[in-house]
Amino acid sequence: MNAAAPVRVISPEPDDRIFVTQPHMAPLDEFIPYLEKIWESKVLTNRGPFHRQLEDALCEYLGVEHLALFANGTLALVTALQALRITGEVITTPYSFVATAHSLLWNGIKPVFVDIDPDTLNLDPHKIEAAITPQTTAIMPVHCYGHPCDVEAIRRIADNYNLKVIYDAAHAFGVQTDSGSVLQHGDLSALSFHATKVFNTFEGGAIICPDAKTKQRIDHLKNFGYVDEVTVVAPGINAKMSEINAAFGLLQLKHVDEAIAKRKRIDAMYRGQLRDVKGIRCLEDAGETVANCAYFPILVESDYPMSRDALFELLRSHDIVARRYFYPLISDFPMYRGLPSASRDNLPVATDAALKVLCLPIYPALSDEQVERIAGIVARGRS
Ligand code: T4K
Repeated sequence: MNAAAPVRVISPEPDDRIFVTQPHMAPLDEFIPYLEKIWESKVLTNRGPFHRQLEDALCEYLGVEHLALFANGTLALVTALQALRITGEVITTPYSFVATAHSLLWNGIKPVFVDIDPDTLNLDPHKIEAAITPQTTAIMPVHCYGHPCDVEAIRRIADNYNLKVIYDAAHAFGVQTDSGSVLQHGDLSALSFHATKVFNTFEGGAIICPDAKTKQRIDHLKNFGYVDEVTVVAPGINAKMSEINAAFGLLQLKHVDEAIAKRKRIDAMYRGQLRDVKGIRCLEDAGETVANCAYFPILVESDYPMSRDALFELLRSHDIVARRYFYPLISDFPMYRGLPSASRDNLPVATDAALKVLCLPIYPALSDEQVERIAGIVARGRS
């Protein structure tokens, strides 16, 4: 290959479709000084200065004491389970992105699926106890779409049965309940900073840790298990966030309030326009929740003029790419299907939700006209 040949930059094809989300990105010129610092220092990774600064800045923003950054949310979940030495069986929800249960399989843990609550679409605490066996060591609930789980009920069950609780908080960046950040609950919470999330670092994630000792163990685990140059304490993995992602995160944090405010405006517009539409149900948060409006899921009920899938296709015909998060259920994928808890009889609410939910586009750059157009199509229920 000719080393001097100029690199040909291929521009992406123009695409006018409206997708379920689009990353909110700080202005490029504001990022240049961060890049210059990296080029000067030559520190690219391994807990460099931007990594440390972002951990501190996120603790302050999220109102938590300790946080360990990760390369992505999936590795954060995998490592959270290792940090607490979870084994045996873990109770979890089938109604989530597949990474939730995959993190269990990566640790040789058996997922036990429990049905969800029809109002919140989160793990139903009333159904957890019946699924506990002598092998159960933990519960892994998901704050689905950023709506808080019933954290008090889950804590009571965990205390009674001496179980750990690891929240998959991939959607819950910045969410608050009347007792403060939802991320403070459970033994650990794992966040995702993927491009599709409210706060993104291109790829990224974090674990919220209750104390400095746990954070230290997690820091070792995400760095191959190294404690110092000659000591390895566990078969850790490489799950570190790079300096470029951390620097971008620091900049993104300056703009995240404005991004969430725009999301809230879109959320309110959808709710206003869809309130009286027969057969469309919007999910509601409990009164005291400070939401992040990460997603806008609607449930297409049987008294709507068409099925969820027909509405999905109708929107697509208008170049609006809504998403059926979370269809199929995790429990319907081949690596989970054979588990006794994966049977649809065990999961009637989740099975029903997976057939009814459609996530409408929501992201800061969506204009009022676009929101009105999308809501208008949903409200009409025909082309
Ligand atoms: N736990 C839960 C509950 C999760 O939802 C997730 C991830 C995880 C754990 C794991 O966290 P990470 O390891 O990912 O940090 C997306 C995301 O890839 C995934 O992160 C997310 N959940 C899941 C709910 O959604 P896809 O396959 O739907 O993404 P994709 O590529 O179709 O993107 C959706 C739309 O977003 C595109 O149509 C256009 C837009 N987009 C996407 C990307 C990647 C952009 O505009 N720019 C982009 O760079 O999974």
